[in-house]
Amino acid sequence: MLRKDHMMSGKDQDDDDVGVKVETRPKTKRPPLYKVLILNDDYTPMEFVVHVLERYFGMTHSQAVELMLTVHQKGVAVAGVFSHEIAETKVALVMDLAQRHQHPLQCTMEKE
Ligand code: TYC
Repeated sequence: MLRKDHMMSGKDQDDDDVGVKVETRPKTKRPPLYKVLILNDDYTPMEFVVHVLERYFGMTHSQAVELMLTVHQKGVAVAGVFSHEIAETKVALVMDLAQRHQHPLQCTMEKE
């Protein structure tokens, strides 16, 4: 009587590994990124917004003035793109400073 080995032409074709996917690329999924948005309003002083952008978003004075004017003209602009935790912290810091100065400035985040 023939043994199983002889019928498999020397290859390992046992059923054990059927359906087992062998990963070739390592999975390095990047975390999602979030845009931090600055919104226009009619009352927050321009200089305060410029200060916020310099202080929390690492902008030069010129960059901050330019972005503030974009918000003033268009209604909204992206101040930066960050991980969820960093974006959340920036929003909280901006909202806290605005509230302490009694300005209605709004800052939000949204998934990119
Ligand atoms: N519109 C405001 C003003 O005329 C200035 C301003 C700019 C307010 C940007 C908020 O995010 C803002 N004083």
